[in-house]
Amino acid sequence: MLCPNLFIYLILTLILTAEAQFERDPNGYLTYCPCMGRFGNQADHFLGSLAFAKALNRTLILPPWVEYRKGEMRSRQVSFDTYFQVQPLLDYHRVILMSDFMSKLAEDVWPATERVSFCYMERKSLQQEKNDPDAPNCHAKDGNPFGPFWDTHNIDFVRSEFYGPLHFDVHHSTMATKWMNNYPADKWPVLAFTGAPASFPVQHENRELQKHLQWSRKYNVAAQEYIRNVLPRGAFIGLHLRNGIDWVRACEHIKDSQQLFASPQCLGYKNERGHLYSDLCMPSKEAIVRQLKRTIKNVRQTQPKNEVKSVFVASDANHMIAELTAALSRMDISVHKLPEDDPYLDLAILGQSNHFIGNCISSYSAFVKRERDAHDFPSYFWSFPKEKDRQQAKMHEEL
Ligand code: GFB
Repeated sequence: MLCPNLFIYLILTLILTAEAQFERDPNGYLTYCPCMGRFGNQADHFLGSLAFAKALNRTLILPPWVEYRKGEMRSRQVSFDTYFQVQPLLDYHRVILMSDFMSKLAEDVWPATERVSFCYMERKSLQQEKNDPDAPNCHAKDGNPFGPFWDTHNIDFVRSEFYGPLHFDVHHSTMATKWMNNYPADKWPVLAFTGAPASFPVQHENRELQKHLQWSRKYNVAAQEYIRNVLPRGAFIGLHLRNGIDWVRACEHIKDSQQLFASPQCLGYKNERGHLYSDLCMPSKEAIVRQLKRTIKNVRQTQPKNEVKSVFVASDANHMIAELTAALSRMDISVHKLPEDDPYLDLAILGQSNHFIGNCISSYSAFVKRERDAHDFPSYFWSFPKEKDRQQAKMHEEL
């Protein structure tokens, strides 16, 4: 048993450490609304914003994740730490949850009368006629998810600041110094951006920050339990099948683009590994089955002790369970999916699979790929490289 004095000492240390965490940062704060896209887009933006906050030496206020539910007019905001741990981010840079910042520090650091929203240039209001046409404004709370996001923590803005022509690429210029000179922390304690101060897709230099984004205990445990209790013992292959109707429409843009969404992750940021083609976005069912069988065969040849026993499929629409089960029936490999839709648990499980095949264009797949890269786990993309190029490369190898 602990002696009473030691117990009191431990409690006091805990309280003091917790309080120290909420001391004002004299270097200022930075926050933003993850107002563009769903999780994959927001995650890309998060990594860029984290790098940007570090370059400006400001504490990053961790925004909630923005979610959209069917039939709901307003986005839902989910606290950052529901999905990810705060502690590993602190190894890289100072961060604080938005709820903590608002309840413990905002009154002192960011009083309601001094809240300024930052945007590159004027953003037109959705109800322009109601507004004074002579007063350019960021209209930071106009529309969904903009309004619901800031409302979550009762944040209103009294003024707008247009930061153009500054931008967020802190890796290739003296941009960070310019931001610091234009917006010193004593005059501008909080930079609150209407959108993420980051690019999409994530800048190449910021991809490795993914290693600081670690699943919360809840999701780690849920993924491990699923793997242990539902999947048969042995290696498993994780698949991401992005094939909902929004994706079918998005893939139509392939023909007029050099890159689409997360495509630099396989094509290279300067297309150094090729150009877009439609199978990369929407592989056929036959191509999926062929590639999966080929991957299993390769694993059997190269890692005979680590036999593949199952396949876990994550999808926004069609998991192809019947087709894949039929295709693998002779190989004694079972095919699984979650009983209920859970995009985060799907991601956490895919991150843990022995092998992963994802969609190169999807930022949801890109999240998994980056997480796996941080652990040196192998990942591949559907229809990449092109079957024709692959066959030619194989022929060269054989010759
Ligand atoms: O994450 P996200 O930006 O990725 O958006 P993409 C796709 C969303 O679809 C995810 C759901 O956040 C999930 O809510 N989703 C996708 C999935 N795959 C899965 C899955 O395997 N399991 C589950 N449970 N849910 C692009 C965007 O989406 O889609 C573009 O980047 C645009 O902005 C385009 O909206 C149409 O990059 O795949």
